[in-house]
Amino acid sequence: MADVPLLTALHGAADRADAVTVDGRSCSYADLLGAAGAVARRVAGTEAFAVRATASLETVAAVVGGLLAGVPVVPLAPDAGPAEREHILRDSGAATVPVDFAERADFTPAAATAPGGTRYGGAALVLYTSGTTGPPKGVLLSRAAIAADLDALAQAWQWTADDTLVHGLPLFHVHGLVLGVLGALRTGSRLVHTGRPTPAAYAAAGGSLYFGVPTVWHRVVRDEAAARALAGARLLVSGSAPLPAPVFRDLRALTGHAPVERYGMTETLITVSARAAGERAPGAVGAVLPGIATRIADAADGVGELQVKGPTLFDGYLGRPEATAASYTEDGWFRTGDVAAVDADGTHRIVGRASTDLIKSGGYRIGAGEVENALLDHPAVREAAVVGAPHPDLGQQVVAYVVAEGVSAAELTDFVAARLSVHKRPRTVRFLAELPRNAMGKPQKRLLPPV
Ligand code: MLC
Ligand code: AMP
Repeated sequence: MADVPLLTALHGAADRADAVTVDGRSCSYADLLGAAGAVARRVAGTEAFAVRATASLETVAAVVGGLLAGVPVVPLAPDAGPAEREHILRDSGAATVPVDFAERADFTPAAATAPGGTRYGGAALVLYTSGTTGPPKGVLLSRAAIAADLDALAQAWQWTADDTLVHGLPLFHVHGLVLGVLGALRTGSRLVHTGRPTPAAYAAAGGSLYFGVPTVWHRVVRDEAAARALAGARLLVSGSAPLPAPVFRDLRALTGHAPVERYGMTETLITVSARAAGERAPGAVGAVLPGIATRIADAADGVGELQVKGPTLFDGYLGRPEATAASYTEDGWFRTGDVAAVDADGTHRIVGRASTDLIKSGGYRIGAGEVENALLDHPAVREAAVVGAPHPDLGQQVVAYVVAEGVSAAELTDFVAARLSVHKRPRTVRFLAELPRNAMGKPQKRLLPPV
């Protein structure tokens, strides 16, 4: 069957009534396979389909259904506004398919099913992610890449069917969906998705393995009772953005667990991680996962761009061969755009990003260009420059500098939140008489006044 190599536990492991819990609703593997079978029947033979990826059993059933039918799934942020949504549906050619979790059907894929259609090259998932300029691109992820990554992580974290995985991350990105859902369905660990990643919900879930972005761990350590409740866990994992050293130390002090940090990207999946059995230090993301190779390019004092090779890499950007080619070096290494250093023992440290136009806020990757274009769609805005400014909780916050008349900061924030999605909204808007420019008339972001 098309899905057997990926979701091994879903077909093989012992079942239980609460194998999967999402936002307070539980189901068994048998229920999930039935609901996914109904989705698979509906989508079989189509080229790809989109799903509004709410934190729900419906989203899990949709993704499993796509895998059963061999049809690529395009998850949409549930709050995606018209500009973001229309771009993704047009760019991917996918139609949104509604899911009813009460429906049940058996689904046996036809042996001849060619997964994914030619345009999608056999992808299992198409995840949209922002670049520095322009609208988000669709990242094609194969089931082989996903399987390779999940197996490498299972080995690194000693992740097994004896674990209960807990997280509350969004189901339209690698962290929450690939690791947080498909990882559970491959290893056979029970999954508790808390709906939202609040400290109280993490504390109440009683898991052994916890996933969070640094913003979530920052909130956990500020809620001492919640943090102490995680003492009984086996492993706390942080990723998607740099974990501040004070959060690392507070987590270790309050929970007794030094968090495991791991590093990855939508295009590469997770490539570097600290090990369950190894050392964990603040500011370090560990060593390469089995099968992965990294190198530091253009190094000055050992610090330079991190480049990656291995079986977990994407199959390209949907419909953008030039962008795909540009993301690789001539000798075939993927350019991450992250600046890193590697210690003599193989421990990687991510020290920054090459481009200031990719912002990480709350673990979400946000392209400055996409937010600037959304602001420029507002009739009162003449010019816009967007940057990421340091923020104690979010890591970075989106800050917009605009030249505009007759509009308030709150109106512009709401405008972006409604057109794109809520997490891409500028949290601070500053009005300028003009943007700083060089002699050639090009806007100079580094000359913008401090927030
Ligand atoms: C506020 N809200 C607005 C609004 N202002 N809504 C509309 N318009 C406005 N102007 C409301 C929202 O609707 C929401 O309501 C509430 O404010 C909170 O939203 P928020 O402020 O955006 O949430 P916040 O608290 O900032 O979120 C923090 C967070 C989130 C940690 C929960 O950032 C998050 O889930 N991050 C995870 C990102 C992630 O998974 N990244 C992985 C990428 S993969 P309400 O009612 O809904 O609360 C990757 C690879 C790898 O990176 O390595 O893993
Ligand atoms: P995304 O495509 O949303 O998956 O974002 C990928 C980016 O997140 C990477 O290029 C890094 O900049 C950042 N990132 C992920 N994990 C970490 C980490 N552990 N430490 C620092 N940055 C990280």
